[in-house]
Formats: sequence, structure tokens, C-alpha cells
Amino acid sequence: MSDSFAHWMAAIRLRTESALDRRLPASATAPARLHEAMRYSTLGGGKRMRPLLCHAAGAALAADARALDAAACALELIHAYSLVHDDLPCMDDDMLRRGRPTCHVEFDQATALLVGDALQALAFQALAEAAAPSCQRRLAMIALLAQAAGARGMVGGQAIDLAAVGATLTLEELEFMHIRKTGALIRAAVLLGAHCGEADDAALVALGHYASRAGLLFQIVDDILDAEGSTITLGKTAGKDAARNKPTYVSMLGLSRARELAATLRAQAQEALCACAFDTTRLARLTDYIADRTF
Ligand code: GRG
Repeated sequence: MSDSFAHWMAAIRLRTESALDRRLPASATAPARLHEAMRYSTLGGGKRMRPLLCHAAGAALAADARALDAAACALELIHAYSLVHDDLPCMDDDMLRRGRPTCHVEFDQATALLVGDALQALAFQALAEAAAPSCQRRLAMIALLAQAAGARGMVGGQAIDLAAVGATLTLEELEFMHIRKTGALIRAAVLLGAHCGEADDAALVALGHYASRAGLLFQIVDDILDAEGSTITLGKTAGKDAARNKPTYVSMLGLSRARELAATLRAQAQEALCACAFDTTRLARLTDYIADRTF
């Protein structure tokens, strides 16, 4: 990784962290336990992949950095909420997230449920207050995030995922699930950045195609890491999918074919960027980062 790209990634992570810090309610204000748990679940960890994608797409289109900060916060707040709820005993029942006890372990289940609810509401507030180019764009961004997070996106994918435990899925069904569960928010990250930069229809189509490939790539790498990685490196329980008898790319294809599919998706994502009439270097570098990541 070149020094300047690593420096850019570090800078985006830092500004996202401080933007989130400013948006989240202070731990000292009532209800203090809820606020503390919201901050615990959102700050101080995570790759900030969705903010990075959002800033990369937006900066390529000369978007206002403050608008990108708001969109990045909205994405990360939805992501944090999904992780808190996913870790609950009624869902994936996990005790470790980002190398620390999960929210319901550190606090309690009722608090974790409320944390997710409150983070989701705060995400939409961030977008509604964004310094987006126009009211029309802001509404389009709110609708886009709602669709990506809801029943036709992440929540729908999670519902399919829960029903798939112990079941047999076809590869098409697995892809249908992941396009929603993981892919929808990754796609929204790229497109929210593009909207901040007032992207035209052609740019939105090209970036949407790129993001759908990058989203599936992200998931298949996640499956490979779950099968191969260690709990210490990942900061979450490794081997969880196999233990729960969940269909994954690795369980369905085996490691070697899963790696081949990841290579194909990586190439398709990079190829999709060629259709963009603006500088996509950072998105290309992020695609490599997604493919080569080790946690
Ligand atoms: C509960 C509505 C609801 C949805 C949950 C995101 C999700 C849907 C479940 C998480 C389970 C999981 C491991 C999904 C695979 C891909 C994924 C989203 C991994 C976690 O995202 P990262 O790697 O996490 O970006 P960090 O910690 O880096 O932010």
C-alpha cells in the first residue's frame, strides 16, 4: 500500500471518528447508560469501510467534505446498529466484537436493543441535516439509505440469513441473501458519496455496478476469513458460520473455489470502474484492500 493512500485512509478514519463523536449524545447526559452504550458500540474500532467508500466516490466527484462526513456518519451508524442487533442472543448470539465484549454483554440485552434503535434514528437525522448539494439530493439520499437498510436490503438479508441456518441454499439464493445483507449498505456507501458529488445518472449506474461487485467481494472475503482467520486477528469469534451450520461461500464451494470467485469479483469490480469518466484510483485501491484484507 502506498504511503499516500495509507495516509488518506487514516485521515478519513480519523475524521469519521471525530464526526461520530460530535454527533453521538454525551455519556454524561441522561439517559447516561443508553448514551454510553451507543458510544461504546460506535466509537473506537472497525475498519470504517463504508465511510472510506463514501469519501472515495464523493471526492472523485469534488463533493463537499462536510456533506461526505454526514453521509459517512449515517452509514457507520446504521452499520453499528446492525452489528449490535446481530450479536444479540436471538440472532447470532456473539460475545466478541471488534476485540471487545459485545454491547449486550457489556451492558444488557434491553440496552443493546435500544442502542440499535437509537443509532438507526440518528443515522437518518445525520442525513436530513447534511450539507448535501440540494434538498432533492438529500431526499434521494434518505430514500436510498432507507431502502438499503430496510426489508428490501440489509434487514431482509438478515431475515433470510436467520432462516438459512441448517438449510440448504443454492449459490443463487446465497448471492440473493448477501446482495441484501452486506451488499446493500456497501452499495449505498458508494452511491451516497456519489450523490454528495451531484453524480449524473450515468455515473450512478456505473458506480452502482461497481459497488454490487465490491459488496459481494467483501462478503466472500468475510466468509474466507471466518473459515481461516483467528479470533484474535478478527476481533470476533472465528469459525462461527461453520459452528452454526450456516451456508457460506466456503461451505458451498470450498476454500479454493471461493478464492477463485473472489478473484473474479475483484476483476469485475475493477472493470466496472473503467466505465467512470472521473478519477477512480481510490475506489480501485479500496477494492484491493477489500480483497486482500486479513481482518
Ligand atoms: C441485525 C438488521 C440486522 C442486520 C445484521 C451486518 C449484519 C446484518 C450482520 C453482521 C454479520 C456479518 C459477519 C456479516 C458479514 C459482513 C459484515 C457486515 C461484516 C462486518 O462488517 P465489517 O467487517 O466490520 O465492516 P467492522 O467491525 O470493520 O466495522
